[in-house]
Amino acid sequence: MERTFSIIKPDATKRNLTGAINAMIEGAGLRIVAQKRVHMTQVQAERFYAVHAERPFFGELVEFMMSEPVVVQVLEGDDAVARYRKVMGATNPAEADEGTIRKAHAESIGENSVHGSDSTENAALEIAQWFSEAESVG
Ligand code: FUP
Repeated sequence: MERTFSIIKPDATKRNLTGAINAMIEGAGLRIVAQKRVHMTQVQAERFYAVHAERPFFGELVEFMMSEPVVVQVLEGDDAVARYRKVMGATNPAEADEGTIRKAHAESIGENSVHGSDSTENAALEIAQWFSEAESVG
């Protein structure tokens, strides 16, 4: 069993897509073992995306993540990191495969509906930013 970290982003929560996206997550064989809706502060958004701090889109990305509430989640399953990346689809929705969350729902490369960790190491760090151990109940 592996865990990954997910965010249902502002473009999706704004359009009432939390349930539709959760159905795709569960349909892919992932269990939602922790979940909460939060409105990110600037400090939280900048910390979460610190790896992109030097990128030209950083300011826009932080503003977007603060623009509406998000749903942060811990997902569990076999190969959860890779399994979730597969169901998310490519960063750019124009390149995302049929049947993926981003193909179905994302609006653009920036407003792309979901985040998912890219490694088990980053998953552990990202989960720890948002959840205590006691909040993830398999
Ligand atoms: P992903 O892991 O698929 O979410 O993609 P990245 O880690 O490469 O990018 C993280 C976020 O930065 C994306 F979800 C949206 C934003 N981004 C842009 O706004 N423009 C870009 O050209 C690339 C990424």
